[in-house]
Amino acid sequence: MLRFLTAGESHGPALTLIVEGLPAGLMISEAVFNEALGRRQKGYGRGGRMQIERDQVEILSGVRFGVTLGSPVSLVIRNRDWENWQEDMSVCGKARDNKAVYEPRPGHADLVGVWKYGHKDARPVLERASARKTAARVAAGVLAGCILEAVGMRTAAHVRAIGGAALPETVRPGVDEILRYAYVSDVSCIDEPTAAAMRAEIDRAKAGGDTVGGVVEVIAERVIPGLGSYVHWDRRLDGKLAQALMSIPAFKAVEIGEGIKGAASFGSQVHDEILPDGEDGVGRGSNRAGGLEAGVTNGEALVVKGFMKPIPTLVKPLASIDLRTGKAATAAAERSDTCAVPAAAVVAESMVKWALAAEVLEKFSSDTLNDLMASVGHYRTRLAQEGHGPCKW
Ligand code: EPS
Repeated sequence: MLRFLTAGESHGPALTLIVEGLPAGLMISEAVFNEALGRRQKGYGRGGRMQIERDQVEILSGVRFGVTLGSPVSLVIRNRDWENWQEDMSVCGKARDNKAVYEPRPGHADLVGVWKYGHKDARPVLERASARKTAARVAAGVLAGCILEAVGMRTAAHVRAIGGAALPETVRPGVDEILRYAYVSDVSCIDEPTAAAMRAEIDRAKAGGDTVGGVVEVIAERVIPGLGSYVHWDRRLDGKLAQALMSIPAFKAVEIGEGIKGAASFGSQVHDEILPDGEDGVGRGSNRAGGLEAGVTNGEALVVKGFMKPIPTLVKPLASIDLRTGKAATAAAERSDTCAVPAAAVVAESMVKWALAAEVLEKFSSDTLNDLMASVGHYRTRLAQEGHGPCKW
């Protein structure tokens, strides 16, 4: 079973990641982590914190001579801002309340966290609720990506919308197009006129002391068919993908394929017809299902969208209370980002990679990379022999 755990406060010494269940024999390079972490830090609309951080991993265990050992992989990403917070976030030093936050922000974990853990102020809550921790998720996604790459699967993510600026629905980029255009765009958009409109939305939000959300889309190609399950509710891959994406801070909805449009259409307009495709097996005339039928991958590209609300930290704050008195107050306003949707695309891709990699390891024998490759090869041979397998895999 593949699983990960992260720890770390936003202004504490470091973020920590522990991953268990990776096959032995995966080639690991710190450069690949650092590229992905760097991409998550960028994006039009980010605030001052990203000028301070230079996220890089330090691998502590589970890897020897650049190859996984089968034991847990642990790594840290140091917070450079820790230097400015050593006393206020001291682990065992003298308590002080210079950075106390008494006016919880609507939409943030501040108030519910204070209730749940009995804190006097929201500082201990927001330190962990902060999206800073998503850096560790991106590192987990890099490890998941090593598994996907080994079995030939490819992923990419881009931004479809920021505020009211959106790619037309008919624009359906594949992995290559996203890698070529979105990965060099400061808003992760494949189309420059739409990107300009997205930047204008961010500028408008910033000028008004406001924040803005958006929509990210993750695509996976050459997906192994048969991942997931139609048998048990908790093993369906659509459910697992939804959970993986909804777990990202500020994500409020998930769509698989054309799920939302499908709810308002007739069945004949929704389902992807099954077509013979010569000796290669079967193909589909369309992919409205987004690569999943009944919670199982069908060999078409996986298409998953995540919908991110605007960040709750507003320069022009909303109404709140003072936790000390219970009286009306305005919410706390800290340094923050106006828009983190481009960064969220990197995190969303990492979470989808994680969910897919976990399914791969669930389905196939995988103590070692060689076991995994042999097991996938055996499955591919069986599908080919049966003659009606998916032509795209
Ligand atoms: C965040 C507030 C900001 C963001 C942070 C998430 O940090 P700070 O309070 O230090 O200015 O920059 O995001 C990250 C640090 C990151 O690495 O993504 C929040 O309140 O969630």
